[in-house]
Amino acid sequence: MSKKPVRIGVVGYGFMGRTHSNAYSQLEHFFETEHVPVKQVICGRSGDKVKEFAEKWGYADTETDWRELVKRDDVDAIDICTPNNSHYDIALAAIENGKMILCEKPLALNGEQGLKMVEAIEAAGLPNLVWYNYRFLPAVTLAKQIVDRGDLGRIYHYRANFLQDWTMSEDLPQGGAALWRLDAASAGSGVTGDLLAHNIDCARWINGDIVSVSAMTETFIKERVHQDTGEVHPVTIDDACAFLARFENGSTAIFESTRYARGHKALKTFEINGHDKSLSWDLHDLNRLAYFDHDVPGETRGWSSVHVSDGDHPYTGNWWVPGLCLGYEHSFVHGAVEFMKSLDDPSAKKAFPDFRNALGTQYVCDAVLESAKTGQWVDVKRA
Ligand code: SOE
Repeated sequence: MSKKPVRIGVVGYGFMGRTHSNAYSQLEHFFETEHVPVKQVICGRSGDKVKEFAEKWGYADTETDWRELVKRDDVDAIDICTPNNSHYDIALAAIENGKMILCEKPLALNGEQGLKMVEAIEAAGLPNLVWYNYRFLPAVTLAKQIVDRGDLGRIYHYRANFLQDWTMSEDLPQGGAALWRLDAASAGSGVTGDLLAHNIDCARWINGDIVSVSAMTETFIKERVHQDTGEVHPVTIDDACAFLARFENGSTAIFESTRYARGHKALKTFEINGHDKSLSWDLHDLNRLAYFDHDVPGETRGWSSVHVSDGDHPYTGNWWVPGLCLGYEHSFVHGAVEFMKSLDDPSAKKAFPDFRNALGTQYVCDAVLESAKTGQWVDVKRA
């Protein structure tokens, strides 16, 4: 197969810069796609750090200003790995310069910004993806395939959690490097946009659109020192959020996320209850999908735990041998594979969230935050 290089310029060398760089490094070793990512330019504000990163991960060149990066002729796609409040500006400049975009989640600070991004990229006809990575884990993709086949029968319930405990210390500052997720000006919101957005993406992918929500949020620590000013500022992110939802297919849902669940580092779960079968999954045991089949005779009926690592499970045949485990990082490799596959065949159905699909998730987040403010049920806008 003759290969078509996609020269990528990545903005941001933090946590997400590493997960995406790893995905671009691994893809060709394990998957056959005509389009292949090339680690062309890494961009970040610190010249020293960006050089160090380029050497470590094998980028051909560096930039310290994304405004210069988006203009480069040797870059085909921009990968946005920076805090949420920069997605909009970088994306619009990249679109103006005719670049494809892979953007970290959430798409934007809110639906208003997100809609402008969708309109601009669709008008320009440029391929685009938003990195909601968890849907690409084999067990999550398998759940989607099982639901799509209609095996569960009528779906009644969807419930999902994303629980962490890393912001519980009162001494933790907000804002600045590493802690921008605690500053609403940079992040847009707290757990709603950061964690629940992942759950909403998986839920909408597997179980269809969410039509209305009723939410509550809480900010437990009301003031924190801001790293940029050294002064104490009010905390305006949601530390915890719980919401009820109705799906278009008539099923009901409950979602919960918090950064104050002592003992939980990243407990992301979902459970789906259908008339005939139920499914349940948990990020801490990400290779397993729990499956309950009511058609099994009562004597032996019970929850089974499928190790999603066989050759015919989603993605797994491309890796090691049956029974061996995959991890968090593979979700990003699979996301990159899906993007490359869609460049190979633009008419194929996309398995990844594009800007418009991610706008739908953004609208659910907006409705959740509005409902938490007003105390009312809120209808979700359609993307
Ligand atoms: C926050 O701690 C965080 O890193 C999120 O920003 C990621 O999106 C999530 O996947 C893991 O948790």
